[in-house]
Amino acid sequence: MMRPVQLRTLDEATQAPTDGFLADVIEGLSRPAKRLPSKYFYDARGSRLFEAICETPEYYLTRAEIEILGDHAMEMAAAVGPRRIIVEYGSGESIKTRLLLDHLDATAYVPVDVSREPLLAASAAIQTEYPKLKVLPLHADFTRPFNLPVGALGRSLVYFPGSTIGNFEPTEATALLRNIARAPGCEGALVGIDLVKSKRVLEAAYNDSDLVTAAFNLNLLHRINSELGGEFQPGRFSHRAVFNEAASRIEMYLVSKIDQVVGVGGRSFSFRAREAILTELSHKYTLDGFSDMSSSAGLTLTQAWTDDAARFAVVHLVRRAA
Ligand code: SAH
Ligand code: AVI
Repeated sequence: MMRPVQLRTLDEATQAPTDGFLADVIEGLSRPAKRLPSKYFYDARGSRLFEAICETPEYYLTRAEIEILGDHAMEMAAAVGPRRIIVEYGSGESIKTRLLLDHLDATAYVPVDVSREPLLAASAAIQTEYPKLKVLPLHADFTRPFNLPVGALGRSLVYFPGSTIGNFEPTEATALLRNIARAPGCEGALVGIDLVKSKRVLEAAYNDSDLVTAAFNLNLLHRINSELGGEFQPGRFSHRAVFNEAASRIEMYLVSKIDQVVGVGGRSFSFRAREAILTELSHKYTLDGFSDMSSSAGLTLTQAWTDDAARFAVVHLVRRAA
């Protein structure tokens, strides 16, 4: 019988991932075009809401990526090679990871996530199911420099599923890929990317009829209230997600329903009726476009796998020899 395992995260000693929360909120709400960083969606409730989004009929991304892994994980494992350390960026519940681990002969698994409790729970479950694997959870922001834990030294592969890379501006996404290309011991990455498709399908995926995405978006205001003593009344904001075709990305906003003033951290922020806070970008790629971006970061796209309907892709990026 499998027994549950207790794990502790290896926290980045210098800076907790949420250390800059108040400063980021003040900076973002002080801009003429207000915005908030999307990584703050993910407290324990935000992580649960994200998992609930994945179950909605409109949000095809997760099902499409699972289909790809179900059909091609063996080929991916062959491309990656044996005895690798798998470092997962934004691991969440590590659900897709299992499909890879079933085929990969990995020596260690380092899930990296800003959402601490879900990271711990997911890591403990993986450790129970894969008792021979060294599971070393890292509570960290993968956009900041971090060291791999002791015990994870050797040749590694970054696993970056979910199209989470799409939540970054192209310059930031390129910088992330460049960090991967330059990380000691890292040979490349398997990255999940959402592909360009019709505005109708994309907007439905981010405006599900059960309003789960709306709750996920509004959770940011609940979190500012509970962790930073903010005075938002979330009912006075509404969720909006639109596809910006020119920039090839979904833009998610919280829109003020009325003129209002909200206090956060001893500061006051004014909102006009219909004024929007940009809370998330979700870029949709072409394979050629993503290949070019990877190439400019020092990584070569060697293989791409898509689902039958070509909605989503998992790509293998290999570090270019210097
Ligand atoms: N990989 C999972 C979860 C994707 S949701 C899947 O494909 O279904 C995005 C995940 O990335 C969340 O768990 C969130 O907490 C994490 N995340 C977002 N920004 C992050 C950052 N800057 N550093 C570390 N983790 C981050
Ligand atoms: C985590 N990330 C890739 C999701 C996305 O599709 O951009 C987050 C999300 N936002 C709204 N729905 C899902």
